[in-house]
Amino acid sequence: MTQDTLVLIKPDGVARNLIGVILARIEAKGYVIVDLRMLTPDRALLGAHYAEHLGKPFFDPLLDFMSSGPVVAARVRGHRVIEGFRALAGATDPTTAAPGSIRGDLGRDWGERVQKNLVHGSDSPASAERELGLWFGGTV
Ligand code: DAT
Ligand code: MG
Repeated sequence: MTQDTLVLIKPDGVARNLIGVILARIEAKGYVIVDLRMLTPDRALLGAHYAEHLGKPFFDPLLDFMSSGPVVAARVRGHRVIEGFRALAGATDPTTAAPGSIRGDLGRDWGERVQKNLVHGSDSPASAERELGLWFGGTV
């Protein structure tokens, strides 16, 4: 059950100089970073990545936020890493994300229309395959 997942360090994480801290948590857990890139994503890539959220009130703010600066994209590998990184990241809402998680320890609510919660992690094997294709496969 060795898997690959897509991890993104979002523009807030990069702007707050947390790239190293976040990658270190992934490595310290024992997962392996097998590919890494830094880019400022365009709205075509982000619209495909977040297609499930089209029409929701936070969709446009989410795309504005995610295209506002550089992000780090990582292909991360390990046994059950999809589930494991979601646990490392913590809940979507950084106010209630468990202490000990990336979002719980390093994130907070800034009172904006989109939650800036530092990281993205694929939520299923199908999502991981699709998202890794988008960010590393050059399909957008
Ligand atoms: P996750 O990133 O935990 O998988 P998601 O896929 O439901 O969460 O949403 C994608 C991102 O959109 C999330 O990381 C932050 C933002 N978001 C989600 N729900 C939100 C809400 N109710 N209000 C503001 N931003 C939200
Ligand atoms: Mg999600």
